[in-house]
Amino acid sequence: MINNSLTIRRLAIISPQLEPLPHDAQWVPQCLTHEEQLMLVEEIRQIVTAAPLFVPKMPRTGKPMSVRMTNCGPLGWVTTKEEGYRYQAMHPETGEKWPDMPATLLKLWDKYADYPKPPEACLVNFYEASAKMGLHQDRDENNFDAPVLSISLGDTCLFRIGGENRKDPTKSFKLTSGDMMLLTGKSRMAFHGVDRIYPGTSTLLKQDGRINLTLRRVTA
Ligand code: MD3
Ligand code: FE
Repeated sequence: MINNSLTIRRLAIISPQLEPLPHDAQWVPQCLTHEEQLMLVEEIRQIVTAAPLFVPKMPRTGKPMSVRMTNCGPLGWVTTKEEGYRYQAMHPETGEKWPDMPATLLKLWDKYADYPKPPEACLVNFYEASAKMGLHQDRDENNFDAPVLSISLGDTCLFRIGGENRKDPTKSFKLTSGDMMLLTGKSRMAFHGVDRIYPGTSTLLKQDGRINLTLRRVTA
């Protein structure tokens, strides 16, 4: 169950982040209760059991990324040296279909995304204490009209978001466990990244680290 009945806009205004985010990206601090977060962690454990975390490799160079990943839903985002960034229905190492998306996530999308079709992919990112994610755009989807919905679990991170051009000024803030971000409209194409993890800032997980879930629509 999602606990609050206030609108996203109202919650963004009462948040510690008093200035608006670039392009009206919406941030809902503490969107999820502790119980909801625990339920999601348990669901993610089951997903990882069925679809083990893999180490994504940069296209062409094959350089490993520091974040480990898996997916649930009909499609998953993967990247390998040879084939680069893409969405596919199978795990890149086991060849199995991705696990179903838990109802908890489908309900969150229904409640917040304001989009008529369900999400097709949920990318699960695992950050160890030293992991980060460089500034990038999410542009491997064939649908930029649908929003991206992101949920943070575990340790706090320093998140950075800019504009539609790499050189645009960026704004940094901390995402904590239970926060939700909704990237709609212009913010959907904003450059963004994770500069650092603050280990020991949450007891939700059994070890240091952060999980980020991103729900996406891939096809029109
Ligand atoms: C802004 N994940 O998986 S989530 C990613 O915390 C990714 O793991 C980060 O960037 C993480 O691609 C950031 C917040 C987020 C997600 C998607 C966005 C911000 C976004 C898409 C467009 C703009
Ligand atoms: Fe991204």
